[in-house]
Amino acid sequence: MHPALARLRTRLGPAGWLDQPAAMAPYLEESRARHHGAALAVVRPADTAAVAAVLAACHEAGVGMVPQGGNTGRCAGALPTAGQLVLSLARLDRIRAVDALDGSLTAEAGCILADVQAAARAHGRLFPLSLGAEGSCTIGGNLATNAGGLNVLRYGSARALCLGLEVVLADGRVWDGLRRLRKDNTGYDLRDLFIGSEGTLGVITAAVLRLFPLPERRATALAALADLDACLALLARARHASADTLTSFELLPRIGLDAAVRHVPGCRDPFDVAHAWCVLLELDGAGDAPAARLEALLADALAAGEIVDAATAASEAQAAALWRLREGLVEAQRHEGASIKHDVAVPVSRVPEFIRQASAACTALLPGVRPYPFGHVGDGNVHFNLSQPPGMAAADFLACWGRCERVVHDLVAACGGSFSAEHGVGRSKTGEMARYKSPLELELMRGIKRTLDPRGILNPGAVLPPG
Ligand code: FAD
Ligand code: S2G
Ligand code: ZN
Repeated sequence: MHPALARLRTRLGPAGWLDQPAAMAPYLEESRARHHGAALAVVRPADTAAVAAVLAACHEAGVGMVPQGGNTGRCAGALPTAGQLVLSLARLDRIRAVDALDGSLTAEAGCILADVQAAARAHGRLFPLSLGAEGSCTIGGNLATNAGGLNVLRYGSARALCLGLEVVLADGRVWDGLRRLRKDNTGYDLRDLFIGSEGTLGVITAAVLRLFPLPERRATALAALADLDACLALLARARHASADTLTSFELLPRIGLDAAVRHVPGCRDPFDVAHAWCVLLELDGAGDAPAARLEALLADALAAGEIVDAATAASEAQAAALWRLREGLVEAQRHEGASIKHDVAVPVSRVPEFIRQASAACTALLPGVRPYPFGHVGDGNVHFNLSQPPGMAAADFLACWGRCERVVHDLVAACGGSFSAEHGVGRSKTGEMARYKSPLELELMRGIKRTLDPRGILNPGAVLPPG
């Protein structure tokens, strides 16, 4: 072992340096178990200074390190390969400050998203980032992947929710950018450079997050669409009629609703009719406004023939049941056999056309495959998943992943879209970077990478394709 790492192991002690297989195992499994990591050790520094010591040692030894938050990422971005270190941020879990007047909260990178949401609520404020993994994903991971989730429509992705960062650089120096300013035009935006860089340019150790007024009320409904194209008219209507207080607009397909009801306890379809496409929409605001606006817009949408039915939540419990249905789709797909997953974005106006084209193309490629498209269509983000064809072995189906991905991502590119809307690139989509990013874009990104990580120790193999 390089002397710098031996010194680091002594500095971190047994609580901070894990190198026994059993102790390392939980850090090496990607949540979808498609990728299995291997590591020299898992290091668990307790504070920013210790993170800086880890980076300085890795820099001196020329050893790669992979930052890890909750390891809920969908692209194997937090999984190391043999000989590298996993740097877990889990122990940096302090909320350093909350300023309700300022509308800011300073959290360390290892803080769990749900804990930050709760801390904001305890101060009468809202931290609006919300996603299915919020009980285990971390603020550092959210910023490193520029996470999206359920409220992007109203509040933006993680990038829009961050005012300042503390970052440890590849050589162990610490950049203190923990500013709470809404405006600061003093040179290049270093904060935004690190956000979405997936640990390849620096390790985020703390962030100043934006807080919003805590909405007094929310109004939630499941609307049954007349057809898939009607989602666009309903979205436009909902945004206009709600004075743009529409926070969520999630597409739920029949196949997903049936699977959720079948497999996930507590999920039930509020309609007696099996509608092909539904949309879960939610508004927030003060007083009776959300409920009154939602009721009026649904009535108008019904009259206009955009929807054929609507189930409006009459209580928090009913709203939670509708969200359980939406989150149930993700869980339920696992019970429907193997899944091939895509996280793509197209211009909002092209969502229905893309779903039809991709469904037809994948069915032609793989007869019997079951398209499972759902998610944040208000942002143009479709989780265009595929479920295993009946009668086909899972291994044979998953062996088709590359061919399906090529068909889907080529269609996305033809629509002027993105092959990764919110989950990032990680290790599983670097091939797509080579295929779809221009040579100039790749050249510029590699130049930034060389400047900030000249020894190539920051999350090697993630984001940028070899070259
Ligand atoms: P990890 O998985 O630990 O790491 C993710 C990446 O960030 C890796 O490349 C890692 O190296 C890097 N990283 C982690 N911490 C740091 C740090 N402190 N500094 C620098 N780099 C770091 N994502 C969405 O965007 N929207 C969704 O709606 C959504 N829904 C999900 C639902 C479920 C059920 C699951 C399992 C996942 C979902 N995700 C979603 C994906 C995932 O939760 C997000 O990508 C999340 O932001 C990852 O956070 P994490 O702490 O788990 O990061
Ligand atoms: C979501 C994650 C689901 C998945 O639920 O919105 O981002 O498994 C997705 O891809
Ligand atoms: Zn999502």
